[in-house]
Amino acid sequence: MSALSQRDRQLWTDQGFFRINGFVDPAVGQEMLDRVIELVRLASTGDDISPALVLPEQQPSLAKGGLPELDASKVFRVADAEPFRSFSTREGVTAVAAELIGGGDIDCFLSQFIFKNPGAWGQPWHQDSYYFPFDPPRPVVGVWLAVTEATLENGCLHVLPGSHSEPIHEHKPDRRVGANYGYVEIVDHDMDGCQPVLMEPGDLLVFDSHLMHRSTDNVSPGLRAAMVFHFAAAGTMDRTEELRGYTVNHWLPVRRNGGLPGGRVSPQGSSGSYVPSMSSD
Ligand SMILES: O=C(O)CCC(=O)C(=O)O
Repeated sequence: MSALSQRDRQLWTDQGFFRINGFVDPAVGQEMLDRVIELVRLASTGDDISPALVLPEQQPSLAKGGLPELDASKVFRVADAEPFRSFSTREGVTAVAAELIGGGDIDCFLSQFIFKNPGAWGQPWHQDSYYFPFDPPRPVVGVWLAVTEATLENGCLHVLPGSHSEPIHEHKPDRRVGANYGYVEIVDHDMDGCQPVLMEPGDLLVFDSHLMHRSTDNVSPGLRAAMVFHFAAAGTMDRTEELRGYTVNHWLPVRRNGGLPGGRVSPQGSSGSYVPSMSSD
């Protein structure tokens, strides 16, 4: 049986993304937030949290309190720690990603928890594959789990439907003074027709790595947070370090022979709440 509904398959082909509302209980994201706050606090007192890596936010947080997490932008390489490992290996995630990648074994090569504290920058229009000099270059599938709600005020994602069929465009450095590390921007494409992706905690966006997307600044008084994983075929050659001199990627097997690596049984709750409907509405 297909892991994807006909509707989601069609949306993937036509638009380069689809969403699964209520994919997990919001408590799953809350557990991720709690864990990542622990990591950020440990790192702030000099503890070694490797392979995890905290990237600072360049815009001063408008939230008061001086807590270390208010200065964080992203926390990379968390996928081999719980509760992130259980999420990235759950059947409901890997079966969908594997099918979109074309079947076979897949790895999770990038995991990032994204804080967007009050006042934080949004990430300009980009295509994720700009960051992924891989052989083969695609397919690469991203999943964006809403940990908090994502609204127009707190900096939800915006996507340009159909732009996944574009090649990778030139990306210029983010022109804003004091932009976040690694932020780049597509400036040679018309983004008319873009759509905001408003989400509730526990909703999941599944998107193609060529899809043009951005997020906007958080002008609300509350945190907007998300957990993002990217998947590619096992055996993909990653030339990021060779070409860029650094990498935040960390390749981990998440699906082998149609199941968990090592023949382990799926973690509890691993089927997720996503039951693909075969309807085409
Ligand atoms: O969540 C965000 O603010 C941006 C995330 C994003 O653009 C990405 O994961 O590629």
